[in-house]
Amino acid sequence: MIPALDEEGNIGDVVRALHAERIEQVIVVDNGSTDGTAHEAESAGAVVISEPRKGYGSACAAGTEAALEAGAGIVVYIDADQSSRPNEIGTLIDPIANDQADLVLGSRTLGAIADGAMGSHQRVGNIVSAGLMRLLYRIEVTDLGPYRAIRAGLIRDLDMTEMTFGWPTEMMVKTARADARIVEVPVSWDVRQEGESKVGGTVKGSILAGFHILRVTLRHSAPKFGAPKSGAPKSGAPKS
Ligand SMILES: Nc1nc2c(ncn2[C@@H]2O[C@H](COP(=O)(O)OP(=O)(O)O)[C@@H](O)[C@H]2O)c(=O)[nH]1
Ligand SMILES: [Mg+2]
Repeated sequence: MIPALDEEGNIGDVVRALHAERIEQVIVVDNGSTDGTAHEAESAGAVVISEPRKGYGSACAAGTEAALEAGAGIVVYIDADQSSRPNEIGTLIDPIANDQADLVLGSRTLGAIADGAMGSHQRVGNIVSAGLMRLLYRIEVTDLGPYRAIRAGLIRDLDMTEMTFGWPTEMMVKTARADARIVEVPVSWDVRQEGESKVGGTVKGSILAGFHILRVTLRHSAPKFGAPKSGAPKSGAPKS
């Protein structure tokens, strides 16, 4: 599923490239775009949902609900701007299909970041957030990237409530809280092909994203913070 806001010129290529992969359905959630995003996505063969409630999380929630209703076993999230590569989707799906993971995170830190694809504030933000997650949730993560796959049963159980840029963080910390298995795989990160960045490339978007990531990380941390269980399961460890 693809959250999209004004991604004309990008969305059609992403949808077509995904259709060449091992997937059943591409869902694009158009979040009030004023350009031809919805039409372009539909022409490329995507199921297009229009979500009037603003917010990255609102779009992700609406798309997830549609995917679950359509009977998805695994839901994969990918950005609309061609920064992530559709042909790498197999590396995200395989650990779940092989029952080695419940949430698979595409790590750009472990993969290859193209020149100019990520600002230094985003790199620093990622290091800080990942460090906090290691400290507060005992999960070994290196990135908070948007390209990820989750088992349908798990996302259903997570009871996601963050309708902001905090959605991806909420998914990670709630998965850790549920002691479900988190696996990271390397993914590439390319420069956005068309249009303008609304998040990491803008001051407002960066501040908002940083605020929500930090807020959500701290919000769910209380039970374990300061009182780590000895022998607490780490990411990837089976439920005890
Ligand atoms: N639904 C929705 N999608 C958004 C919003 N802001 C950004 N996006 C989408 O989220 C993804 C990441 O946004 P982008 O502008 O590329 O941010 P960047 O990668 O940090 O520069 C893209 O697919 C955007 O179309 C929003 O407010 N609502
Ligand atoms: Mg982007």
